[in-house]
Amino acid sequence: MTLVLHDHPLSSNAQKARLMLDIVGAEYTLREVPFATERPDWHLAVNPLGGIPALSDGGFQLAESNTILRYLADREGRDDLYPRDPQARAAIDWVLDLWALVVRPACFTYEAASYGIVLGRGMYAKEAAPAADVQALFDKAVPKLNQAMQVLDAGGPWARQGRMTIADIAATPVLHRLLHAPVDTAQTPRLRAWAEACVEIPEWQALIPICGVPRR
Ligand SMILES: N[C@@H](CCC(=O)N[C@@H](CS)C(=O)NCC(=O)O)C(=O)O
Repeated sequence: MTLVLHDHPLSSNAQKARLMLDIVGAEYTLREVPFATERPDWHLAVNPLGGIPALSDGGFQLAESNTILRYLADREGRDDLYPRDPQARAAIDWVLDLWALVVRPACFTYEAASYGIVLGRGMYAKEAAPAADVQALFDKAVPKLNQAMQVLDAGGPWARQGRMTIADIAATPVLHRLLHAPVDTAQTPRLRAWAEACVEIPEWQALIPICGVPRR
């Protein structure tokens, strides 16, 4: 059964779903959801909130990018990406929740300034802010980012398990944006080491041409 991903190439949440599909080698087709207009009925029928991405698997439909990553790992039997052992799995879930609830919101201020993001309209919907303003917003986020990074494993770049998991896949598109933003990542060494490993994932390297970064 071919999967259908409701996608927009500049949506970081869609990018992580697409990265996951490529890593597990699933067959899928893309259906592009327009960013700037009201979301079409065919998309709202899957995700009433309108957020991108959403996934159809035959008659089964779901949204929320982290949910999609968990589902695909289980569907494809990829215990290496999302372990079955309760404690190993919970450690990955911790990073996924930390990412969605703490790190991503902390990154969003400088990211929106750097890439002209307007909620509901996406990247490049407004002019990028001057580099000094982006750096000032990053400076404010640094303490929270460094606190959050203490949850990741020490001694290696990956979030947990000493190897790539869905915790890393979830973070990759925004970590790529971080590395191309005009900010001093020396202030967040663990975050930078994580980002540098994630962007080297071969399937991500293949997606870079569509991800909209860099463009400043
Ligand atoms: N929590 C959702 C967020 C989905 C979301 O907000 N996606 C963005 C694109 S990255 C979007 O559609 N933004 C515009 C909107 O919600 O109108 C997820 O992780 O899938």
